[in-house]
Amino acid sequence: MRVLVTGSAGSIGRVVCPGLVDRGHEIVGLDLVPEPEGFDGTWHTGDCADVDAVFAAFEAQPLDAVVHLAGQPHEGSFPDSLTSHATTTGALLDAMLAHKVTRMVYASSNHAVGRTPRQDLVGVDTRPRPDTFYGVGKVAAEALLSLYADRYGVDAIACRIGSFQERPQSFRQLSTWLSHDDCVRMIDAALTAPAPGYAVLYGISANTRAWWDLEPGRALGYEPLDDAEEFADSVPRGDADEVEAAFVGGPFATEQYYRNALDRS
Ligand code: 15L
Repeated sequence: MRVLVTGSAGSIGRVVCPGLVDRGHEIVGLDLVPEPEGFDGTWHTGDCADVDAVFAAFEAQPLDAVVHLAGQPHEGSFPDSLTSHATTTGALLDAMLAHKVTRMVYASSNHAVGRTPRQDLVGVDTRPRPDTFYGVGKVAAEALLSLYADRYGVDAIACRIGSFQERPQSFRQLSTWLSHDDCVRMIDAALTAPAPGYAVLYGISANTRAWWDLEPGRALGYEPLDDAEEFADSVPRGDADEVEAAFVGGPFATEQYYRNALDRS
């Protein structure tokens, strides 16, 4: 498949692009920054929130699918979060329709449901429960995927990624970790699953202490092989562990992130 990967120079993109090449895909990168050395594929420099830049990237070559990874990975202001996650997704979906590209794999986040109390395994049918404006942006982007799937028959898979790290760094991440290799497995499965329509899966490894249900991902062919438990003895315990375990969004669900949606002039 020829796949447009947005955020191709970002932390996830730098792992996913070569990983997808290894799995036989051809990559077209789109990022704010110029082509990094050693990138294997075609490169476009542009902002995914700029609909003209997005259309220009689509017009340069035919595409089979989009993997949308671009976006601020942290909490931001309410307007910036909507631009970073929802506006970019809307621009890409419009360009997909115009160019008959029928599949998007979206890097959503566990923070779309981060304010869910940590009790039983969280499934994909739980209500949207963002913990931050970042999470609100992800919920809005997921809503756009659902809308375009219903209206136009686009295949759109929202991968609610946990903690993408080389190895788990904190007690919470023993539950939320997504290994690099599993991330590539997840994206590849979401790209190739037959006729998924609109679907949501949780992007974590096969962690013994998982907080999210992996079955919806498995139903789409995502079979994670790593387990954070392997690192359990080396992960340091911290003072915030207990507070961070109250809600699945961890630190993002704590009071330090409370702020107004809009600044007054
Ligand atoms: C995410 O979605 C964020 O991009 C990242 O900064 C972490 O907060 C991660 O989730 C996580 O929950 O560990």
